[in-house]
Amino acid sequence: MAPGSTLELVRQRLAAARNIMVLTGAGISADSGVPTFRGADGFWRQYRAEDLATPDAFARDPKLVWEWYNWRRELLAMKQPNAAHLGIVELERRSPTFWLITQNVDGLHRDAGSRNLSEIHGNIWKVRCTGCHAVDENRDVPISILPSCLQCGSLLRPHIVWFGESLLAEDLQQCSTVLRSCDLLLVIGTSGVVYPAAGFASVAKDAGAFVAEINLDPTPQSSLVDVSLQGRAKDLVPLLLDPT
Ligand code: BV8
Ligand code: ZN
Repeated sequence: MAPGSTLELVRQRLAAARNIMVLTGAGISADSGVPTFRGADGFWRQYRAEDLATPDAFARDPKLVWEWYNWRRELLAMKQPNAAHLGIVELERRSPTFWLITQNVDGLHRDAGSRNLSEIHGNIWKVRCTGCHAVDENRDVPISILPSCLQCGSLLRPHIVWFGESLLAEDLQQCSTVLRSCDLLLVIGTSGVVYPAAGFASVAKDAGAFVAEINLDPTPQSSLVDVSLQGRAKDLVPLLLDPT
């Protein structure tokens, strides 16, 4: 099928869908100038995930881990949502049962206006106390290293799900509910290698949803989705919304 017709097919399905769900990864923020994880300019280039985004790394060297997050916070502080984030807000406005699951911790979906969302890997602008477990928003740039809890004085950590840590139970429950009830899932800008999110497309597919993928490249999910649209999210998402 010519690219235009696959775009038309997804647009029609989107217009007819009752329960729309979107799953996003770092690729949707790439168009806002945020480095992806595994791409050429990925965050992981300078660092190795297992050295930093793990509880062991934080226990071993909390200063190094906070310096890495501080560097990312400084980078993200100047970034804005792009047309793809805004298109997803428009989808939420059009569909009362809409839900967004994002793997991104950059907060750009919230900044764009998304409210029906699960930030399943956490949010870089939130901190959690290692003592009393209080979770607070903290937008200090730079953040003091090492930050301590105002309530109990214990060390704060990023409120982010690290490798080897389980996702929050309520997020997993919400994902399971929406994946089983959606009739259309859009998977945007994820390499599909990190679990459990990497398994979400097949859960929706098994539940009978129409699944479309937007990515620059083929991914491990490309063989199971109904349509793969190759291109930049900031270009393709607005085209899917255009009623003409
Ligand atoms: C858990 C926070 C269990 C850190 C992150 C099964 C097999 C093997 C391993 C596992 C498994 N199950 C669990 C694991 C372990 C691990 C895992 O999956 N490892 C992988 C590497 C194999 N999973 C976990 O540890 C998870 N926990 O399963 O717990 C458990 C149960 C009980 C008790 C204990 C444990 C936790 C996973 C969360 C890890 N945290 N982030 C931080 O960010 O600081 S993951 C990290 O990767 C980011 O959150 C990111 O969102 C995520 C996924 O990456 P992507 O978003 O896909 O980004 P990526 O750069 O990879 O790809 C970008 C894509 O965009 C590319 O495809 C590119 O082509 C495309 N693109 C680029 N530009 C554009 C574009 N597309 C469109 N337009 C563009 N302009
Ligand atoms: Zn505390």
